[in-house]
Amino acid sequence: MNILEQDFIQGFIRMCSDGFAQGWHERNGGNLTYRMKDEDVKSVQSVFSYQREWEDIGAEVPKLANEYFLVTGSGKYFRNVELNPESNIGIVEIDETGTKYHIVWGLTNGAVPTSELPSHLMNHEVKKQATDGEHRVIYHCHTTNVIALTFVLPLKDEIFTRELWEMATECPVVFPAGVGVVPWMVPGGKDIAVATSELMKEYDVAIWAHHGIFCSGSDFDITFGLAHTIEKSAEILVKMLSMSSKKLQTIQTDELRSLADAFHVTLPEKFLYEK
Ligand code: 2HA
Ligand code: ZN
Repeated sequence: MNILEQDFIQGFIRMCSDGFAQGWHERNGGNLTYRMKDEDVKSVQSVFSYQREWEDIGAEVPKLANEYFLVTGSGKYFRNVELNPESNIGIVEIDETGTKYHIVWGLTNGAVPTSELPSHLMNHEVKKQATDGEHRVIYHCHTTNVIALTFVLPLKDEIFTRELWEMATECPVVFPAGVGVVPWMVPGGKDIAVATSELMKEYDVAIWAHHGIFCSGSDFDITFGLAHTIEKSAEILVKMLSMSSKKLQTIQTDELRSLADAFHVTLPEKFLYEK
């Protein structure tokens, strides 16, 4: 068995390369984690080593006790993951209390998991509960146009959601719950993890002001596609605002309601205000 040939590892590596190709991972920007299925663990467990020390997570995630995660490394560059997976990504096991982790594969030469591990794990815990175990992927990326918008739009869920929905017809269907917005906060700590996980009870996406996107999904395609759709919509909004501060026409509130009916999604009323 070659661990690097497993589908879940291949999917993870491809997502790192795709994100870099989009320009969302300058230097060591961004991070990705995947909550492994039992079958994933069974398929690769024979190469795990249980020698490395237990370390504090920096958050309590009791509902993730004994789970395994594939994670990007702290300070590692997404563009290097494909070239040398074992030194840039790794698998960690969470202990039975949900307060410690240890590395069982990869992250060679003393590397450690992403600095955003507390945010990722707290949000995995929220999403595991909220989706009955369906969500497995948490992704953070430095999307240029979304970041640009956080300097000119009010940092409110209602404003970001509505503007992004109006910029591309697919948007209300792709993220019907909307997006949450986190004000600027120090990255990597518990505070941003807590603020984000409050929003992720309601949304699959949180926008971190002046920093990027944080999002969750059931698999690599859905999660990458979510970030891609939001960034595309943000790019259209940036282009539009560069041409004119006012829209001559847009998708109207009643048209958003028709879209929701046609595609069988529910759009929260708080986003369907008249302007
Ligand atoms: O450098 O993106 O938010 C990794 C990050 C921290
Ligand atoms: Zn970041």
